[in-house]
Parts: sequence; structure tokens; C-alpha cells
Amino acid sequence: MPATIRTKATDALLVIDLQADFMPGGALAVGDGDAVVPIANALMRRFDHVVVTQDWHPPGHASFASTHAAPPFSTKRLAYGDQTLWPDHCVQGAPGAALHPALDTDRAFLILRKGMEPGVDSYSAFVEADGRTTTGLAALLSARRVKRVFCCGLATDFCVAHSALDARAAGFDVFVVEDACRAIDADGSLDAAWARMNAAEVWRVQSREILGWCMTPSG
Ligand code: VGL
Ligand code: ZN
Repeated sequence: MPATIRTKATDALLVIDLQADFMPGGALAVGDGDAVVPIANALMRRFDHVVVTQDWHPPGHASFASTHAAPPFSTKRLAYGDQTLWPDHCVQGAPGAALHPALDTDRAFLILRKGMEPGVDSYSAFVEADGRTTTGLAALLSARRVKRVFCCGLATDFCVAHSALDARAAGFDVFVVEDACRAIDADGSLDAAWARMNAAEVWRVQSREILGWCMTPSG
């Protein structure tokens, strides 16, 4: 089968949070998370505009359960709304924050770090959890004449979904490459994320539609 999606000069790929802490054995491990690294590498070669994101929290970040002496995966009301509390993860400069060593970032024009504000989380690569503070990414992509944004990485139901929804809200046509993502899936969060994405007309696609069958990586 030939590729059914032909990538264009006005397409961008976001490669989201492929970091050690989200890999098996990491502090906030996403099951099978490392399986998406070779797919992301293959996808990046098909895009003229590639952005790699990196969750990059200061120690004592507001999204860490330890900061509030609360159990991980509980919820805490913060100034901007309800925040899921996570195990400490992706602390700036720590080994767990490093990008996966097999991720080939050579074609990325930007490595965007997010979640750096001590009191505000940022699942999205576009807008922080306060719903107001922009990372500037939408303007940067628009300046490069990008019209379509393809998303892959971790986790489908958190950083990928929030980035996809915000890209859509910023006026881009948005595609999530499902098999190039893996989910945390706590309390039905994966189904809920797809419901929101479907409602927003974020399109679900598979990597083989972009790569063609013969290019689907095996490992
Ligand atoms: C993420 C939870 C906390 C993600 C980041 O990359 O999906 N999830 N921080
Ligand atoms: Zn985080």
C-alpha cells in the first residue's frame, strides 16, 4: 500500500516528551514507551519542520506529589484548576529528563522545554496549564507557514492530547499518529482524550499512512 498521506512543506511534526522518565523503568513509565522511538525517527525524516519537546521541571515543581506530601496520582486544586500529582519526573538536568539516547534529533529545528514555571504545569507544547501563558510555538509554526501539525510521542492521553487540542485551537489541521504514541491511561484518561480529540476534529492516523508499509520500522 502506498502512503496515503503525502507530507508537504507546510507540515510540521511534534515529537513529544520521548524522555527517560517516561520509558520503561523511568519515574513515570509509560508502558512500551520506547517502542515509539524508531517510529518517531522514521517520521522525522518525512517532515521539513520538526519540533522535539522535553518536559523540564524544576525541583519541587507544583505537579509533583512530593511537593504537597500527597500520594502520586491524586488530584490537587491549584490556582489554575485541578492538577494531577505525579511522581517526581523530568527534573531539569537529571538523567530522567534526558531525551531517549536513540532519538535522532538532528532534523529538529527546535527542542522546546516546557513545565519550567515552578507553580504551573504544561502538558501542552503550546499553552501552559494556566490556560493563558503561551510557549510561542503556534506563532513560530505560523511564521514558517505551517498549516498541518502531526503529533507523536508520550503520553497520548496527556502531553500529546493537550498539544494536539491546543494546536487545533490555534487553527492548525491536526493529526495524531496513534501507533507512534503510548498512553498512561489512568482512570479512563485515554478514552477521554480521544473523545475530546474526536470532538475537536483532531484526526487519528497510523504511521504506515505516512511512511508507507515498506518504511514501517520493525524494531
Ligand atoms: C506528561 C504527565 C506529567 C506527559 C508530562 O508527557 O504526557 N504526563 N508530565
Ligand atoms: Zn511533567
